[in-house]
Amino acid sequence: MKKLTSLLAATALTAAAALPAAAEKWDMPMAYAATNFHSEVGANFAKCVTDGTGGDLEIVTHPSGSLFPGNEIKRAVQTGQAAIGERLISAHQNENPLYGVDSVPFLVSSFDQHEKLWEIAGPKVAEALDEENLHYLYSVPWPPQGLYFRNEVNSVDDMKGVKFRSYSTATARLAELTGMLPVQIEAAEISQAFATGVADSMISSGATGYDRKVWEHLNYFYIVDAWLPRNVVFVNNDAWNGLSDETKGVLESCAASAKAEGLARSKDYTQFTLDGLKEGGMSVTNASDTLVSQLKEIGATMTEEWLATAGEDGKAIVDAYNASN
Ligand code: PCA
Repeated sequence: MKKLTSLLAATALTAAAALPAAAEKWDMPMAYAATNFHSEVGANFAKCVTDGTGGDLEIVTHPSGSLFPGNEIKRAVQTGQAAIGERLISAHQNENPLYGVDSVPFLVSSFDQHEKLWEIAGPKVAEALDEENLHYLYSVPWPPQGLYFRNEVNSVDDMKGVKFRSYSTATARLAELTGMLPVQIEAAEISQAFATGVADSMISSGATGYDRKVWEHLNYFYIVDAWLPRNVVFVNNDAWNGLSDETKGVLESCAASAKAEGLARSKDYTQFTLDGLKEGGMSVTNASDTLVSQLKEIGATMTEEWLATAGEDGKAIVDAYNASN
């Protein structure tokens, strides 16, 4: 009997040694529709890692908030319920003001300015994420943010009392300062919110309005270029630390490709989606001079407020950015 047991054990050992290291599978929750460019870039990134590791690490994306809704993704990855995920980082400004550095109104209005800001701010955001058990991998900006309304708006007076869909601390504050009524809603839910009258306006990119076909409910888009928020892809630190150096290298090179692809696609999608809103029947115009100057005043207030909460780190980022111009 003893002989048989050791024979079986020896056979099992040989069999185990002959097998390749067990392949690992990571689920990657994402908040936006599968057809959105962030989600498509994420799917390409996942394939790049799966192929690049010869299937040793398979990443499977779950768009549209199907695995975790947007507002739960960061916590899910922090706690290891998911190994990797993508999240609109400014939605977490209430946890750390640095997460809202991409939503300081009118600090930057174009992709080029925004990338410059992110070169300075990105490493600080990565440090803050690391303190929360998250390893920063890559991030991609949304196109510039403009204002959507059901009814025509020429000045802040026209915004009073309007129900406004917010997605972050900054968007909710903008609503308060313009006399609107903010309600936080994930992009995956906005078509329904506009259809049922839960909201009659929002600030977002042409991309999100186009993806959600908001022309079915809203009629006006005003180009404001208030800021460009970012989606960040991060990995649970323990999951990251458990990877071989070789696998980490594959993730890093796939992340670099995803960052470049994402930026290029975001730029390309900007005009395409504004044209799409027009084709859908919306009026797409610059905001009136009155509205722009009123929004700039509100932006100055929000900038002061952000600097007050973000302290030395925030000031250092803004100073370094301004000095680089
Ligand atoms: N779309 C996302 C965030 C910024 C954007 O352009 C949204 O509206 O949720």
